[in-house]
Order: sequence, then structure tokens, then C-alpha cells
Amino acid sequence: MSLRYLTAGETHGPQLTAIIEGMPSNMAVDFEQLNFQLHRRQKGYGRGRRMQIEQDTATIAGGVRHGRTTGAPIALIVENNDWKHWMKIMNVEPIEGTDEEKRRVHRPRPGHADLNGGLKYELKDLRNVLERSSARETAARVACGALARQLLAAFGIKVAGQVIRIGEIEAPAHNLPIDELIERTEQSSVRVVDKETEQKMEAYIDQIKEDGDSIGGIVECMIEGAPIGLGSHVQYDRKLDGRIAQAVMSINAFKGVEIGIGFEAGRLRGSQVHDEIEYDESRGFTRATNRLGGFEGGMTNGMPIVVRGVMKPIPTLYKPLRSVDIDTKEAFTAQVERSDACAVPAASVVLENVVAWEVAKAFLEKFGGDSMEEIRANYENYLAQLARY
Ligand code: EPS
Repeated sequence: MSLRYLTAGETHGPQLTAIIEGMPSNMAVDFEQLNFQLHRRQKGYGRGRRMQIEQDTATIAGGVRHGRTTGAPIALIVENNDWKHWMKIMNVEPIEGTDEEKRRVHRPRPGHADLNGGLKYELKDLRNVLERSSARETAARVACGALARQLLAAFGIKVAGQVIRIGEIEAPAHNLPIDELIERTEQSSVRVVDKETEQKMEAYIDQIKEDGDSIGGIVECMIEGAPIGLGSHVQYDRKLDGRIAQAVMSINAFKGVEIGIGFEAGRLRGSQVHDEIEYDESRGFTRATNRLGGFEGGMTNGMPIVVRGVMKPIPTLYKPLRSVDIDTKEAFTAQVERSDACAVPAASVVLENVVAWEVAKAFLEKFGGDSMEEIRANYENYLAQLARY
């Protein structure tokens, strides 16, 4: 059975719930690491007031016993602290009261799911759409990804992430080893490696906030240590780069994805794009460069996986945009709402965990087994096969 998960829950409801199916048995679960990923997602310069209310922690309500997975579905719960302010409004039972008391939303916000969702599901209270389409849901996805990266870590596969751009400010390119990249970005309020860029980005976000506006950016995930041959060239839906692209595009507010040099490949010649093949006694087949971001033919080639995603500015603005009321069909300008001016650093954490999930899924497809021991035996057998080739 392949690895999969579903999430449920609304942003102002009692909790987010995720059920993971297909994790092998006997994986040691590091609860601290799981919550560390959730805390990382909450941080970042430019976040709004909601993040001061939440202190995300995951409760495991199934599939783990005495610190190890049992092979059964894993149930994860992340509670919403803000729920206590919304208990009446978000009640599952019918409630009495005016539109105002129910906080009914009839003015769709441009750039959100509000209007499309209202029309599609025939909902006259757009709150029923926005509650689920909120990026709060990424907390559940990060919790799932946090377990996936523990599986990867057991096989020496490391995951890192960084912010490449926030609006007009771009982080300078560097070539740091992955451990240093992890360490330096962790110390940064905007998840970049150098302090000068951090300061520029903070000042830029301050300006955006002062203008009542919001700003997006570009984030990058790097995964090192994945073996050659995850994914496959033989069928469209087995190409791992394609599956990663879908997963990245499903993150709230993401509008594009690149693998390796991505769109830059459309500007360069073939000789400037393809990575030459080399052979080394200790490392086996390798590449002189990594412009293709660790993928050829939809399969990993043993080089680091490099994935970038672009996040649009958050559409909830203090500076109102024009829209149309669904009751009166009259034009209005949206009222001021609580919002994040910039959630790009948080999106970088979401990207890491979402990509890690897809890689873990492909890893289990390749080395599939019900227990960690069985997977390890398959993995080592495959490494020996590669060495003999
Ligand atoms: C979000 C709107 C804000 C963000 C939220 C995503 O929430 P609220 O509507 O409660 O002010 O804070 O992000 C989170 C709650 C989170 O955990 O990341 C939206 O509309 O997508």
C-alpha cells in the first residue's frame, strides 16, 4: 500500500486532523522533532496576530505505541487555540442569531477561494469556503511531512529549505554544505543564510506592512542523500519530479514550481543545461554539476533534489481591493481583516515538508516493506546492486 494522507478541519474549528496510511512499523518517532517542524512553520518575520494565539503541537491519537510506529494508520491532531473565540460561530449544531453573530461572509475577497467555492458548492455563507481554504491547513501537512522526514533521516536523507526572494529583495547565491545551510537558515527571521539580506528583507516587509499591502516570494527545498532511481520514466504518474510539482502547486498561494534551474533552461543552450556524467570509485556514477536539480527521466539521479516554488502575496489586504457582494451584486471594497503581510518564511518550511513527503512516498514504493527492518534489507540489497553494476 502506498503512503498517503488526508487532512480535515477548519482554521477556526477545534482542530486539524490528519490520518496517515502506509507508514511502516518499528519507526522510532521523535516527538520533539515533530513539534519542532510545527514551531518552525509558525515563525518568520511578517506573520500576523493569529500566530501569537497559536502554539502548535501535534497529538498522536493512533498508530504509535511506546515511541514506535505499529504499521497501523497514524492519527495526528493539531488543536486550534483560537477555537475558544469561535465556538459559537463554528458550532457543528445549528445556531440562532443574525448574520453578524454568525459572522456570515457575503463579500468574497479577490485572490481567495471564496467566490469560486461559494458558487461551486452553492454556499451563501462564504465562511464555509474560507474556513477550509485557509493556509492553516498547512500545519497538518507539516505534521505529516515531519514524520516522512524522520523516515528519510533513518536512511541518511537530509532536508533543508531557504528563502530565495521576498518581493524585490533576492538572497545572493551560495554553495553552503547542507548542514550549514540548515544551521544558518534556522537562525534567520526570514530563513536566509546571511544577515545583510535578512535586514533588507525585514525592512522591506515593514514597508509593505506600513503600506497596508502584502508580499510573496520564492522558496527552495533541497534534499540530499536520496538514492538513484526514486520515481520512474515508464509512466507519467510515476515521474517523481511531476509528483513533486503537483504537491508544491497544492500549497496555498503557490503559483509556480521549478526543478533545478527550472525556467532558466528555456534561455540556455543544451550544453549549458545538461549535467555531464562522471564516475568515481567511492561514489559511483555522479554528475559534474546539478542544473537539473537531481532529476533525469522523472527519476532521481543521486544528486541533491532542488525544488523551488513561488508564493503569491497573501490576498487578505489592509489595503482593500474591489469586489462584488453576493447578496446585492453591488460593488464594494473589502473591509480590513487580520492578516500576515508576508508568510514566505513559513512557506519555506511547508515546502520542505511537502517535498519530503513525496520523496518518502517514492522511497517506500521502491523499497516497500511493512517494517523498517524489511525496508532496510531491501535498501541495502539495492545499494549492493548499484555497486555491482
Ligand atoms: C490565513 C489567515 C490568517 C493566518 C492563517 C492563514 O488566519 P486568521 O484568518 O485566523 O487571521 O494566520 O494562517 C494560520 C492560521 C496558520 O496557522 O498558518 C488564510 O486566510 O489563509
